[in-house]
Amino acid sequence: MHPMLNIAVRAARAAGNLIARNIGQQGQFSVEEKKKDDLVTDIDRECERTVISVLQRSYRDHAFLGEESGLTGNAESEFQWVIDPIDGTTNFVQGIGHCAVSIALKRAGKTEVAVVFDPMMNEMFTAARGEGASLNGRRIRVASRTSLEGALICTAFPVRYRERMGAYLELFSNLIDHCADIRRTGCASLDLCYVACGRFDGYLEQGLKAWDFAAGELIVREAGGLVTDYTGTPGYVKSGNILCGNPNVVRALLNVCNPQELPAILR
Ligand code: 2AM
Ligand code: CA
Repeated sequence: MHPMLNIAVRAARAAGNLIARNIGQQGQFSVEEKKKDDLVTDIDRECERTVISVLQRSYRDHAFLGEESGLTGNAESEFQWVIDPIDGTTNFVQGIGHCAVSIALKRAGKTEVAVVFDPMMNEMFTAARGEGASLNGRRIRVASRTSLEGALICTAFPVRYRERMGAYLELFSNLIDHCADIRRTGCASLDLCYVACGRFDGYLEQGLKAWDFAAGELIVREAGGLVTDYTGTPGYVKSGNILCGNPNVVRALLNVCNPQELPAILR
């Protein structure tokens, strides 16, 4: 295994243990609202400290971008670790065991290694650039479906961008007419990994942050998937509007999004 991936896996496991020990223990941890409907617990913060301290033991002069602590470490470094200590915090707070630790390493802006760990399922998704993607050490690939017929698609509602809701629900209604069914799980990093291993045929969500998708994006690509925004370009890196699947499914999803007619608010 790539040595940096090895360290990232160790960090993800350490944080994952904290999640597993605390989930379902409502009242034992504090819950705060960062913004309306955007939660953070002291377990999020403890997980982030744990991840950074494990990484820093091996890489003391790297930079760290964590959801909860922002940019720390050596801001000059070309190596930056992008960390979501608990992706799916709302699930965690509600005692729903679908959440993950997400860690990606970027070098000069390019993602080199990625880990998404689901501590409740004990599933470790990993990827290294050019070396493929794995689940618990076994190679994974995106599903082979050639169209949306029979497809299980994952999405989310733009609850943090309420002004997009009307346009999104129109798109949603169009989508449900073309695929078999739709899921909404509340954990973007695992949504991406589930596409990577073929559990979902495709996935689209609006307005994600870098830590939500940095690791999952590499895992999808290394599993043979395509990642674009809703107009078929790499604009998602900035907008966080992400759409992915195998190349056929991405083409079909883009057809549903109809980029020429897509409302500006969803671009
Ligand atoms: P979180 O649990 O780390 O906050 C659910 O659709 C997904 O959206 C989760 O992965 C969740 O990550 C993410 N999310 C939560 N708050 C967000 C925000 N303010 N902007 C973008 N994504 C967010
Ligand atoms: Ca989080």
